[in-house]
Amino acid sequence: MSIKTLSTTPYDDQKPGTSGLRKRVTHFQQPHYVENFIQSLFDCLPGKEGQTLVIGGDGRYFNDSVIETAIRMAAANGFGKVLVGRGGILSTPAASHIIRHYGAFGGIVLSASHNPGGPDGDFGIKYNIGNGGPAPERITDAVYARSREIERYHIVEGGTVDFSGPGAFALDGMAIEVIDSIADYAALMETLFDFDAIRSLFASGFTMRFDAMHAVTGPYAREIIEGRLGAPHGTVVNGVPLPDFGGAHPDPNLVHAKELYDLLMGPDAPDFGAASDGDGDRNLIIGRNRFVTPSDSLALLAANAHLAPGYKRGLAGIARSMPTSAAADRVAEKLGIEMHETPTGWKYFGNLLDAGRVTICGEESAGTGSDHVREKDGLWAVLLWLNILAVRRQSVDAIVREHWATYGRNYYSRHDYEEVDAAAANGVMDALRARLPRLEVEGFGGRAIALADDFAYTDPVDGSVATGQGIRIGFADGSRIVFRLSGTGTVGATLRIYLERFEPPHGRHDRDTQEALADLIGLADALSDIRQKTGRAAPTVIT
Ligand code: VG1
Ligand code: CO
Repeated sequence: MSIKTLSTTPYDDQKPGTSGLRKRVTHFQQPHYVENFIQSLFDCLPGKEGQTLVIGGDGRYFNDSVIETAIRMAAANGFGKVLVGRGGILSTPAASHIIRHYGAFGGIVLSASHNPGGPDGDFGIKYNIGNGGPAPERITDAVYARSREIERYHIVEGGTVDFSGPGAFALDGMAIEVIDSIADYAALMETLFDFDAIRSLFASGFTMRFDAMHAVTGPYAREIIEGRLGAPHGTVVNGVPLPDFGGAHPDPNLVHAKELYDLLMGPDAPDFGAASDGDGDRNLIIGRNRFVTPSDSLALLAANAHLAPGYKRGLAGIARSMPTSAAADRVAEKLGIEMHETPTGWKYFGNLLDAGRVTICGEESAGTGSDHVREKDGLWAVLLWLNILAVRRQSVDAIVREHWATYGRNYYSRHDYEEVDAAAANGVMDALRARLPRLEVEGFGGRAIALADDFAYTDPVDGSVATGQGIRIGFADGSRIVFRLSGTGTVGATLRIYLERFEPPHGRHDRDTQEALADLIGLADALSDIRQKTGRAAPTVIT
């Protein structure tokens, strides 16, 4: 066993996106591709010597191989200890908790989240800092810069690295501890929620289906929902994590979780349906006959959080990503607490959470979370919903309707054009950007425009600035269209169009969403000329 320093040549495409470096598995399998990125990261982490690093992933194909490489490189780069998930598995929120709980220096989280897995699927590597959250841009920028000049990497060769079962080992002087994160995570959830109340909800005959989508949340959900909360066996379906997610797309939305949706809309619907994504940080919430949009879910959770013991003292503030609907803003206003609008991606919430300025955060892409960790947390959202249902003893539908009657309804939808030609997608954005100055003055389609800009954010805690975060066009009546390019795709470009229209408390809340947004959809088409420019007649995914 010895530390080797091997020479390498740089790749020019290792720029982390919204949530780490994401590429096809085959792309990561190029010679030294993984090693280059990990060494570039380690080269940008002063003070790591002797420290603890957490390593784990969502269990997708290639997870094991990269974990072994990361452990061997951590040992060669001077880390004192590695905590690795049993079988290499850690959900993203559990990894965040483990980093915080054990006071680790940081963590490497291997995931491509909701993207498909398998040899032809996607893979991803993300670094989280000591607060448990995704590395801020100043670190990911430095890693990218380093990756473009890297000439060597350090790795321990020889010896065995086995993380299939629990235990403690050493590799060239570095300690390796294989941990089971489920108990730690479940214990954290017990500090936040009234498990007794939820147990009696299930005991009273309340029915639920949780679809783990053959992804990482299965074992956590089984332990907590069926084990500790007493839901009947079979409540959690697709609960065994598979390297290719059973060939499916582990994205909990109305397209990929259609079976769950159909069940909840059908004659044999349980009271409550939920799902989570590949790495366990997203959630889908559907009541019997009632789909809850993620933006509404954020607002509802914020308005009702005080019903759960962990939040009974109230919220310090709420933060949402810019494209997320303003439903939560109305709750913050009523509660008289801070509201923050940040760029897309959980890394922008970290400073606000660390500073104690916000308690709950959310994104329209099915992510909600709180200050208990520094990632969004799928199961946490489901448990908070269960806690609220256990206290209020009303249906999801009744709770949602009551919310709209109090705050109004933000009709909301996202239209994605996936895997379009990158040049065409950039063309759409460039043309829109060029029109911005005129739009505010002239209006569009006979409508007055109150705001037209390319979103820029100044972090109120450390003053860091993020620009070019999406084009937003706000109409005088409060409606809004946002155009943005995805930063998580692996092929071509994905263009996202976010549409929102506000209906006041006493307005009509029972309209079909696409119908209620039809005017705006037409305006978005006309403004962007998207069909012409991309050759696409319709979006690939509507959520
Ligand atoms: C998407 C979502 C964003 C989310 C990100 C990571 O990013 O829109 O809200 O934070 O995925 O989620 P983009 O750049 O493709 O729009 V996950 O569950 O992949 O870690
Ligand atoms: Co995810």
